[in-house]
Amino acid sequence: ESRYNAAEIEQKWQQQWQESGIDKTPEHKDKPKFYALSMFPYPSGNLHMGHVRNYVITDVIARFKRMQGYRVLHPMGWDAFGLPAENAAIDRGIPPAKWTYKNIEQMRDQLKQLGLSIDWEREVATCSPDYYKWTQWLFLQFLDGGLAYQKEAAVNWDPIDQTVLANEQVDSEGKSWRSGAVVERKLLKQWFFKITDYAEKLLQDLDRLDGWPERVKTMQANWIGKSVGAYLEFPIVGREDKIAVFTTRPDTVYGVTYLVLAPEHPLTPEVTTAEQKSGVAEFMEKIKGQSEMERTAEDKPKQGVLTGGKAINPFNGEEVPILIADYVLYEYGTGAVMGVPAHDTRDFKFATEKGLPIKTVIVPEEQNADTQLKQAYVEPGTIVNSGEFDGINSVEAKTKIIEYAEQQGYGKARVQYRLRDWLISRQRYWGCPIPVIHCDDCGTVPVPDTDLPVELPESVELSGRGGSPLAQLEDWINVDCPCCGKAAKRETDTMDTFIDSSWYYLRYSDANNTDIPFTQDKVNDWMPVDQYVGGIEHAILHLLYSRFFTKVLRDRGLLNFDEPFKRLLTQGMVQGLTYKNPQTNKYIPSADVDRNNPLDPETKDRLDVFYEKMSKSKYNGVAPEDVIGQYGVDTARMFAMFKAPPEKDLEWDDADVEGQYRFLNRVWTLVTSFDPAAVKEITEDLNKDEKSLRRAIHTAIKEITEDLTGDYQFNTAVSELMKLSNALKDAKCETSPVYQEGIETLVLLLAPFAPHIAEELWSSLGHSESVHQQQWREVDESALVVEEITLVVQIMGKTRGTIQVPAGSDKVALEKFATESDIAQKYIEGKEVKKVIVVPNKLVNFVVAK
Ligand code: ANZ
Ligand code: ZN
Repeated sequence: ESRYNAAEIEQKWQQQWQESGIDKTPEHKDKPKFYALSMFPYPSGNLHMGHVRNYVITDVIARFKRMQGYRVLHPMGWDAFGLPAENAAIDRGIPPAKWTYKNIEQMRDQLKQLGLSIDWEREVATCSPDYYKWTQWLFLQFLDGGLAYQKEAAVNWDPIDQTVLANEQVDSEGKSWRSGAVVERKLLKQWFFKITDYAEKLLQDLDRLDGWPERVKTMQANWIGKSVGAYLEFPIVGREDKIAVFTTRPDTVYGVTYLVLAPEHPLTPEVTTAEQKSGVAEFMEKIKGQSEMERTAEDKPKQGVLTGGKAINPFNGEEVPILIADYVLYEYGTGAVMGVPAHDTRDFKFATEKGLPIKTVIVPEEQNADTQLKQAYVEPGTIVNSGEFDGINSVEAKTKIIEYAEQQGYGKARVQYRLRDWLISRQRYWGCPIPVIHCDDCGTVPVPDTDLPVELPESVELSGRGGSPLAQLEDWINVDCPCCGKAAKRETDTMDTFIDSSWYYLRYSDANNTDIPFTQDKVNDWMPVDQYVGGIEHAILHLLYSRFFTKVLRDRGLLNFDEPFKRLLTQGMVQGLTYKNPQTNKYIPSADVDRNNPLDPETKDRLDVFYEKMSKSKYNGVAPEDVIGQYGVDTARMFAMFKAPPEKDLEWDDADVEGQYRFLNRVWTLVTSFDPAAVKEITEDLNKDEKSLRRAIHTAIKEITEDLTGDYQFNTAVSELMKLSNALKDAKCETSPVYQEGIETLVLLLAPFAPHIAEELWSSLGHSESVHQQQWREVDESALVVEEITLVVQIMGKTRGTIQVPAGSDKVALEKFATESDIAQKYIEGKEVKKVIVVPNKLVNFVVAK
C-alpha cells in the first residue's frame, strides 16, 4: 500500500494532461455547448487566494459539465493594459511591456499549478498587438455607428506635473498621488462612447437575466437611474432665452419659489447682475476643485448665492430669483432645477438657510395650507394654491400639469437617466491607441483597416509628468492624412482599459483569427457565456460595459445575441485571521502572535482578533504556493470549495485545510486498499449491506449533481463526498460489485474537485482512459428507496433501543412492531400501558403507569 504523495502525482498528471491536450476545446458541434468563464486577471505578477477561489470555482463547473457530456469552452487571458505597468516604468525604469509580459509568465505558471482545465491555446493578452488590433477595429465600428464622439469634459488636472490623473490617482483629500498638488478640474477634449443611447435597453433587459444575483441587477438599475418627469421652461426676466429644468415632481410647480443653476451652466454669467458679480465669482472659486461626491454629500450644508437674475414661473406668472448652488450638477438633467422647498427635503434645508420663501401646494387629505411646515411634505396629497388644479390628487396632477404645459408650449414629459456617456480616453501610454488621425482639412479620419493595428511605439519616455507620453513622440504623431495625403496628426489618447475587457469573452470563441475579431459562426455558437464567475467589484462597470458592447455589436450585425452572460456568480472574499492592536491601531503579523494568548509582542497589549479580507498591509494573507507546497493543490481546492458557499466570504482556517488533507488521505487509503480482482459476481439478490451501500452511492450522486447544477452548493457537495467515503469505510461487502461501484463512483464524483488524486486513483483501479473523460454517473432512483427504517423504542420518553421495521409502515403497524419487540416486552412487562405515542418513520413511546 502506497502513501498519498500530492506533489508527485500533481506534477505527473499536469504534465500528462498538457501532453495529451485533454483540455483543448472541442472543434465539433456534436454535443451541447457550455461556456465557463472566470473574469480574467490583471497581471500584477502574483496570484492571491482570491484568484485561486475564483478559478477553482469555474474549473469545478467546467470539469463537471464535461463529464455530463457537454463540449466546454474554458479559456483564460490577461487584462494587461493599465496604470501599474506605467508606474513600474516610472519608478523602476522597466518598460511597461517587459514588466507586463514577465508578470504574465509568472502568473501563468502559478495558474497551471492549480490544475485548471483551461484551453491555453486560446489565451489572450489585451496588450498584445494581435488583440488590440481588434479593439481598435471595434472602436472604429462605434465611430462609424455614431457611437463614439469627442467633447470637452472635466478631468482631474495636476497643475504641478501638468498631467491628467485617473480618479484612482487622486487621494481622499483631493491631492495628486505623485506631486501632492491640489487637483483641479479642467476642461479638455475627450472621447466618449454613447452608452446613453442604450440606457433603456440595458435597463429593460435586466429582467431577462434570471441567472444573475438580484443584488447585481439592482446595482445596475440604480446606476442607470431612470427617472420619469417633465422638462419645463422658465422665461428669464429681461432676456429672450429660457431656463429649462428637469423635475420628477411637476405636480409641485406652483410651489416654485426660486430656480437654481449649476455654477458651470452657460447661463450663469448671463443672468448674473453687476451687484452680484463678485459674490458669484467668489463662490465659483470656492467650489472649483470639489468633486461631485463632495458637492452632493447628504450631510453637508448646501451652499449657494443669488445671481441677481429673475425668472418667471410660466404657470402663474410669478417672478422668482435665480441662484447658483453646489448641489446642482451641470451634467445631470438640464443642469438647472426648480426649487420647491415645501415639498423637497433638500430644497427645504436650502431655503431655510437662505431665507427663501416656502409655499405649500400639496396637503395631506383634509388639511389646509395655512399650517407652518416644520419639514418638507414629500408625500402625495391634495393640490392647493395651484389655480385650476386645486382639489385634485397630486399623483393625478402630474400628468394633468404636463399635458397643460405641452398645450401651452412650455414643457413636455421627459424620461431622464442618471447614466452618462462613457468617457473612454486616457492621456496615458500603456493602453490601446485610439485609431484616428486628425487632419486640418478632413477632420477626424479613421485609420484604414489595412493600417491596423496602430502600434504603441516602444521607445517612449515615461516620467508621469508633462501630459500624454505619446504626445511627445514627434515621429509617431506626424503622419499623412489617409484621405487627402496632407500632413496630419495621430490621436495621442489611449483607451480606457474597460474597453479591452468589454469584448475579450467574444475573442475566446475564435482567439487565433488573424482576419477578423471572430467569425459569426464561432461567436454565435459559443456565446452567451453560460456561467461567468468573478468579483462583486465588477457588478456595475465591467458588466454594464460588456452588455453595452454586445448590444452594439448585435445591432451592427456582428453577432446574433444581445446579452453576453447568462448566469453570473459573484464569489465572496477570502478572509484571513487578523490581529490588530486596538491601542496603536497597528496590524500584527500572525507569525509574531500566540494564537491562544494574542498579545502585541512589543507593547504586550491584548490584540483584537477577527477575519478580514486578506491583504499585504494587514499581514493576514496566506500565499497559495505555501499551501500547495505543504498539502498539494487538490487539498487547497477541496478547502476552497468546502469552507463556504461560493457567494459568501470564506474564512481561511488552517485546521480545516488540514481536515481536507486528511480526507483525501482517507480516500487514498480506501481506494488503494480495494482489490478489484477479489470482486465476486452477484448470484443472489443484494443483501442488506449491499442495499444500504447502494443507497449511499446513489444518494451521493443525486445530491452532488444537484449541488453542481442549481445554486452551486460546492460546500455541501464536499460533505456528500465525505458521507460516501464513510459509508464505504463502514460497508462490510468489500468483495461485492456494489462495493466496486461505490469506490469508482467516489473517484468519479471527486474528479471535478480534486482532479489529480482522482486521476491517479482512477488509473490505479486499472482504467486506461482519463477520469475526466468519463460520463458523470446517473442516479438509479430504485436504489434510493428506503426499504427498512430504524425505529426508536422509548419508555416514558427514554430511549431503550431500536428495531428495524419495513419502511412506509402506518401508525397501527408501527405500534404493533414496537409492542412485540423484545425491548418493549422487557420494560412494560406487568405494567399498565396508559398511552402509546407514535411518530411515523421515527419512534414509538410507551407511557406506562408507575
Ligand atoms: C422639483 C422638485 C420638487 C423635485 C420636489 C423633487 C421634489 P432624480 O429622481 O434623481 O432624477 N434635479 C434635477 N436636475 C438636477 C441636477 N442637475 N442636480 C441636482 N438636482 C437635480 O431627481 C430628480 C429631481 O432632482 C428633480 O425633481 C430636481 O428636483 C432635482 F418636491 O424638481 B425636483
Ligand atoms: Zn485630410
